[in-house]
Amino acid sequence: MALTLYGGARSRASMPRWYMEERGIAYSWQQLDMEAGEHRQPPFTTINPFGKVPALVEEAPELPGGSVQLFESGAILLYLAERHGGECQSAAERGLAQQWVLFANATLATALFVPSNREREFPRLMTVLDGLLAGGRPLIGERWGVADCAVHAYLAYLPIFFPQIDLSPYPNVQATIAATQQRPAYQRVMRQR
Ligand SMILES: N[C@@H](CCC(=O)N[C@@H](CS)C(=O)NCC(=O)O)C(=O)O
Repeated sequence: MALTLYGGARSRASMPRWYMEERGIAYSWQQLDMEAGEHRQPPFTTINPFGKVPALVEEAPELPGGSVQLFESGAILLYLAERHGGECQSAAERGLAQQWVLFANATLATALFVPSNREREFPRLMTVLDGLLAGGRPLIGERWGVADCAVHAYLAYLPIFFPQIDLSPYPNVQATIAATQQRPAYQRVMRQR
């Protein structure tokens, strides 16, 4: 088995990278020179024709054709969780994991990064998340997993990209960000990003 994750400096590749670091999944890291446009030309565009990172390649004899190539951070996360992370082993578990990863990458990401949505959506989402995150419980089950990786990664972007946003009305979100920043696997990835 060989896993290669392609990403760039300060890119969304940090999300699946964090998951692999947390779970002790062995992988190679291929950092593209995005300033030089390496992500928009072959050979990378044979992996993601849209020229965006992250992308993941796994080579293993049991895979159809001997390998699988994936783009979209959410698809990569869910693949890793099911194949290497011991998660998503039933339809119900898979459905819940997909729910949270899609929530993070579609609903939460849009509320944060699309300025016209931020004012309208942000307080509503944060209020509900703050309730769900009380006590530091994982979003699914008893153990930190792919759902937490996706949602917490976006929450931890808040002080990086939006230091002006006052998070004091959301103490559990603040505690989640602080706990994420303390995780050794998260620190390793953020140091290298
Ligand atoms: N929805 C995609 C977004 C991918 C994306 O926009 N990646 C950025 C880096 S964070 C990128 O590759 N930008 C370079 C470009 O669009 O040329 C995902 O989650 O993987």
